Amino acid sequence: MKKPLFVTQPYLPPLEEFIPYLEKIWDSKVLTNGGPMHQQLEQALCDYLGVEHLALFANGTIALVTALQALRITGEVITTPYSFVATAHSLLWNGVKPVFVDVDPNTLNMDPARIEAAITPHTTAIMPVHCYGHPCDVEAIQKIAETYNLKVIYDAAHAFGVQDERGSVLNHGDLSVLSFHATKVFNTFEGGAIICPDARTKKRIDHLKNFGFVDEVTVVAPGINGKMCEFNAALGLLQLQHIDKALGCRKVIDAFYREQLAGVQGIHCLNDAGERVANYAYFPILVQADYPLSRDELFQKLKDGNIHTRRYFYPLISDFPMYRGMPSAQRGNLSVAASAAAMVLCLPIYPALQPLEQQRVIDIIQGT
Ligand code: T4K
Repeated sequence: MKKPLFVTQPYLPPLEEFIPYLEKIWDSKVLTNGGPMHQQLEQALCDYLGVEHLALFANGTIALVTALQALRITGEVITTPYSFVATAHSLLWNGVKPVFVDVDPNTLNMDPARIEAAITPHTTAIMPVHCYGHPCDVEAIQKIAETYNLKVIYDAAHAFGVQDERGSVLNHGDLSVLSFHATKVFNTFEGGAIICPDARTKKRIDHLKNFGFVDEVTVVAPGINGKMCEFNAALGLLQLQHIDKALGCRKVIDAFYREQLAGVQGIHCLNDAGERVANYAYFPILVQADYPLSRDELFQKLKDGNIHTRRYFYPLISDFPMYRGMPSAQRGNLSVAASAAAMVLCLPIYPALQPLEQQRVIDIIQGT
């Protein structure tokens, strides 16, 4: 049996490089609650990403839930069905109703042209996703938000290090939320962050992630425990030293897939980064009707070759039982997203993927 290949594999720096970080934690006995590693990582990420304020979290989902709390979002929020389920779940955890709109066929990000029709007197915010790390049409979204006085919270779980012509894509909207889960380009095993534009909002977020405590005797909000501990923060500090190398490896893999799959009839590679600063977090292809196999047949064929791809994002969020009864979840409203969910396959892409391993994937898709 050939070596298994996965859709992703976490990048792990040499273990011996982590030991000095552990020794510091052991010496200080500060394990959590905003210790030195936590503070250093917040600053280091602001510097690396080019953002003003960043609050670390235990994971991306709690960060999303807290971001909605921080802006006191209520009523209805317009979002995309083409994402990981945590996007919409964060709304339900806040008692907010998700209103799904369809995606753009080229980027699979929320289609701004569909947003206005979904706005009602109860709409308070828009929650788009930079899907696969490809930036949303942030200008069009901002224009609508300003016209209708709506907040914008970007689920930027996939968008670590991504830049558009104005710098970090994380600076758009009112807040952006990152995930540092093991499967992400930058990981702290589990982790996440909220990026916010001003110190006041950051303070509120910091209170919310620490039960609402301001000091020993003052609680200002019904906060939660969303704190990142020192162990995860230390992992982040170490990962940051290797991130450029890791992103560089991903870029090479992305380019080789594009070159090799360009001529394969019925295979469409999404989101060529071109000259933009991308992070190559995923390599999604669409298996179209003129490919000899269906998407699921190709998925199975790869699996038979011990290559474990993922159908991100199938099923659509709007097809899960807690959402499918909603009027906006109806298939007729989401035909582009439904069609993409039926065709998409994310191929293995991660720094340790070797050229011969990548060739195994390509050979199966080329049918050779
Ligand atoms: N918003 C968006 C748009 C998101 O994509 C996500 C998470 C979130 C919000 C929430 O952020 P977090 O709360 O997770 O920080 C994975 C991840 O669990 C999830 O974080 C991620 N999105 C989603 C897109 O993918 P699964 O169920 O596909 O992951 P899993 O465990 O099957 O892993 C995929 C492959 O990765 C495995 O086949 C092997 C490899 N792997 C995975 C893990 C966990 C490893 O080699 N080592 C590992 O430790 O959901």
